[in-house]
Amino acid sequence: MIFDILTLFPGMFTGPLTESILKRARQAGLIQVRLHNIRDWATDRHRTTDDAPFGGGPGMVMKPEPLAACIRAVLTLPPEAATPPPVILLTPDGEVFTQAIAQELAATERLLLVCGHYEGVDERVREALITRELSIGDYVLTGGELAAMVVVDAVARLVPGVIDAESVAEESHSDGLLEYPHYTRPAVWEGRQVPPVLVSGHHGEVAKWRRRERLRRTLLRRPDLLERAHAAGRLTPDDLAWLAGLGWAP
Ligand code: 4G4
Repeated sequence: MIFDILTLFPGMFTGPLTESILKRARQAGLIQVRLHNIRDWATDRHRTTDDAPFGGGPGMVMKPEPLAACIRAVLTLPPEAATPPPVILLTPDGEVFTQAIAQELAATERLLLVCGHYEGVDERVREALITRELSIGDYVLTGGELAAMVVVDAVARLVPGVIDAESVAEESHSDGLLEYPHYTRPAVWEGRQVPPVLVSGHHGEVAKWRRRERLRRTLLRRPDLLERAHAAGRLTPDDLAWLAGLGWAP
């Protein structure tokens, strides 16, 4: 899978891309991350990429010409596909990025991620060239780079071979419930015991305990997710009986 990242600050990506799992995925050729400096498409002597807002007000706006030229140039790069790749702007007013969207994006061959800066991007570039707008959450960042990195990380780990397939299937959010608690050695740490069922060797009992702890944790921390899991028919009669015992009724 190819990630084309359009940014004024390509250096911001070096750390995350050269460590740990993303580094390995790149070395294995499972993902390719191509960085494109929007400033390379500015044509004036000062390589200007921003300008004052029409109508006045604070801050600066990303100029349309360099950004549009950069997007168009990147779209012409190989590999040419039957359907053009999504051109995604990271912005605080986008659709909130979720695990379901990460799964959807992981099914595409190539993504363009556009990182805005200053106060934002000229609206006409959005209309003309951006096909989707995503937000990683309800807060404002100085630029879209960290948001783009979050999208790269969440999508890349879903590409087959990047991480263990079983971990992906089991984890939080992939089926709409939070994760069960995890423990490793030592069996007693600072007086705190690991739940005995986990060291009992009864695989059926372990699975049942984990399911119940996921339900308990989701009820306590994210009741909104529990409502959604129920509405989607993902709760079994056993689940509902256990939740009833915890005081939850749909
Ligand atoms: C586009 C428009 C994303 C990009 C305005 C980007 C938060 C997110 C930016 C801006 C971002 C997010 C400077 C306000 C860059 N902030 N929540 N900032 N701003 O995903």
